[in-house]
Amino acid sequence: FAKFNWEDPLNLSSQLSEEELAISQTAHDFCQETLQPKVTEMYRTESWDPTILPSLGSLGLLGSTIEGYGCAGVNSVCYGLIAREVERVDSGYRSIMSVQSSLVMGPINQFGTEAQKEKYLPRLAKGELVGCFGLTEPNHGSDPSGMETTATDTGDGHVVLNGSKTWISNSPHADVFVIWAKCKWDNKVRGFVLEKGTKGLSAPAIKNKLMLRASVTGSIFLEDVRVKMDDALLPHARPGLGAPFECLNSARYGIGWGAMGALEACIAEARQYALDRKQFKRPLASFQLIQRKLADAASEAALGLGASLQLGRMKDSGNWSPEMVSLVKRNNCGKALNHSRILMEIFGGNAASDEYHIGRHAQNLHVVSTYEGTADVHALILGKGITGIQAFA
Ligand code: TGC
Ligand code: FAD
Repeated sequence: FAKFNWEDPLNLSSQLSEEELAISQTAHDFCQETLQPKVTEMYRTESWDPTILPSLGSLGLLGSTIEGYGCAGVNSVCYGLIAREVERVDSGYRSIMSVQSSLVMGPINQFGTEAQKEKYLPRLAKGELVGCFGLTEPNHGSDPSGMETTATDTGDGHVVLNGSKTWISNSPHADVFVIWAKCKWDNKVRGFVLEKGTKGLSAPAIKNKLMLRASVTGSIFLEDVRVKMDDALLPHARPGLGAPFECLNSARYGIGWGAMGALEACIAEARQYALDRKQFKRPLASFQLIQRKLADAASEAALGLGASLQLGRMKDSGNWSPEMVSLVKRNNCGKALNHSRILMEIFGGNAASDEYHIGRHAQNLHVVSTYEGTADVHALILGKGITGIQAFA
């Protein structure tokens, strides 16, 4: 028999190439050495650390699947492995990274002009510029088709944007804003790239979050924001919601890996705590009920990682569908949320202390299971795929 390794129960590593293993190790070392020591303080203070994106950029971990423009050009599996390592530390750090990579660099690369790509991508890849993605609005979250943000063609080469976005990761520190708006000329949704400092554009922080506190979240207000159409419009996106959803496919795929990274961190911490802590003159780890909690969580992490790898391979070979992404995003986020909460019980009262990381992970995972499509929205996407009947509305 192979020796059983509780940290890699189904030997996922054996399915990875040398390049994938090397990138995963680089990301792991950076995250553990540089990010892990910062996280408790950043979570306490809801602060922004301007060194995080540049340091991720210096290792080639931003927009990593993009070819050229200073990006690493690695495969989707590598992107997932990076997300797993970042989220092993904190889901908020993975948010910072995946918004920049999938939701800002992704659409500029896929839908932008050559001039937009050259202007923004190399600096976003280095982490010199911070990006954000504005789709959600105060009255339109799960159903972005009702969005109220508008774009008006002035007829003199300019476009004017009006509206508001809410719950936008990175927005208070963003230099580059990818904004989705309904165009008044044909009622179709299109993407626009705006820059910080443009008159009428503001992005105040939403303070006092109870979750995902190591990631700064804000609103975006657009009051008669007038910009040149050729500079701002992402012209190669097919008008409609398909374009923002294409960006979400990539981010949701990464979240599937990331949620498993967070769950793996919870398992490792709970295992150690159970070995160290004694009650009734025995380590907690010696009790059957404790072992079952660890066994259940480790099983789900191993299965979820296997599903993420399979999806990554399908993405890299071009044989994937959005329904597959929904299946893995929903399953992995739900399993990570549920089992982080169960593992938290092992810590008894100490779960309430931020000296331990498990409480922070469990709090974060509620958001992770909610943004980029709630668990129930992904159930409806799958339900449509299974039955052929849409049940959203
Ligand atoms: P529906 O009529 O089904 O589709 C509209 C158009 O979009 C196309 N489409 C897709 N294209 C590519 N990929 C996908 N996954 C797609 N899903 C749909 C579709 O073919 C159609 O195209 P066309 O050409 O016919 O117009 O759309 P619907 O309005 O009925 O919506 C369905 C629903 C509920 C599934 C969708 O609205 C949805 O996914 N809602 C969830 C919203 C969401 O995920 N928001 C995320 C905001 S961003 C975020 O949370 C970032 S957090 C990041 C972080 O901090 O890490
Ligand atoms: P709602 O849509 O109001 O949903 C509320 C509840 O109703 C949910 O349980 C949902 O599943 C359920 N529901 C809705 N419709 C149906 C239905 N048809 N059938 C059954 N149940 C239904 N957005 C961005 O655009 N960019 C970002 O960077 C971003 N970052 C975020 C960061 C954080 C910290 C948070 C909390 C959110 C972020 N979001 C972002 C927004 C996120 O995508 C939305 O919160 C999410 O899509 C859900 O929308 P909502 O909050 O409006 O909930």
